[in-house]
Amino acid sequence: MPPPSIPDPLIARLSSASSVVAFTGAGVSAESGVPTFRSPDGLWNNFRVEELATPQAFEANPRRVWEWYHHRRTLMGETQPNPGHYALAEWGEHVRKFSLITQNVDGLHHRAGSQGIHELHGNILRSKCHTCGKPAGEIGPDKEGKLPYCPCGGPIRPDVVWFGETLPAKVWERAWNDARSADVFLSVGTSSVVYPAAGLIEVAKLAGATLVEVNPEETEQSDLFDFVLRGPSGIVLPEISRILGWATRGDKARPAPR
Ligand code: BV8
Ligand code: ZN
Repeated sequence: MPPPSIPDPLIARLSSASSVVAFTGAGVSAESGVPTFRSPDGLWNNFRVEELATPQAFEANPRRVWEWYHHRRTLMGETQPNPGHYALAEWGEHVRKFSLITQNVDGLHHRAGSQGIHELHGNILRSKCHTCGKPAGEIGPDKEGKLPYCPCGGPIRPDVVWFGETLPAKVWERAWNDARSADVFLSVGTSSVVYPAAGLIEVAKLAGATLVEVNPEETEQSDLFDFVLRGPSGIVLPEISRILGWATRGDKARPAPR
């Protein structure tokens, strides 16, 4: 698919910007084969989110919740970053202050070589204690399906933010500050419906940023944007890099350790 044309005023804006934020959602991983949440083949469509991604669901049926996350961890293990991840991994070398804020929990930005990522909703590959919050590496159910417990006696769970849980305070504060001081704020591959994360779009707008939406579909917040690039991020982001000369390594980017 040919990339959509990138308007000259946007190229001028990006090349003169001193702070750029990329805010990403599940769509940036779609071309890596990771199902999104709300599109027809989306992850949530087979389950009701209340059944699985809430602390209540975990407390009521930890085995069921672990089965779903173990399935997704296995899926993530079979996926690779795509050209959209690799493009963003290089922008930090060309912009005075580049901030990557992601809602994604799949770890693909890290594996593409991005640094200093704000993971608003945690990371599915990490685990922690549900009671004391102590990090627990990447532990999950063992081969016999025995569920893991913390030395404090609490059940261990995936280190992601569930619905009804607050976002990690420090991560949220840094993300909020970066959105507030962005010259250009790109929202890439998100349906912009999950809060408070989606509220960052308005934070950037109110602070005077130029807003860019990269998404093949319209979203609930499309009319907030100054530029709308209707196409897949795996095509659009490398095209922006190509025009600006920000692509030096492409998928030869430093493959970060898992
Ligand atoms: C909280 C981790 C305090 C788990 C996730 C107002 C304020 C505060 C809270 C709320 C509020 N209103 C409602 C709430 C409650 C709730 C909420 O937002 N509900 C929504 C559904 C209405 N928020 C919370 O509970 C948050 N906690 O605020 O705590 C509190 C609590 C209760 C009440 C008040 C305050 C916590 C939310 C975090 C939930 N955890 N994930 C896990 O993953 O297992 S959210 C989950 O959705 C993922 O993280 C995902 O990233 C995120 C957002 O989805 P998207 O990334 O946008 O994915 P989606 O499929 O929707 O869209 C994909 C897009 O990509 C589409 O637009 C598609 O067109 C596009 N696309 C497809 N292909 C491509 C593409 N784009 C580019 N290229 C392509 N190739
Ligand atoms: Zn514990």
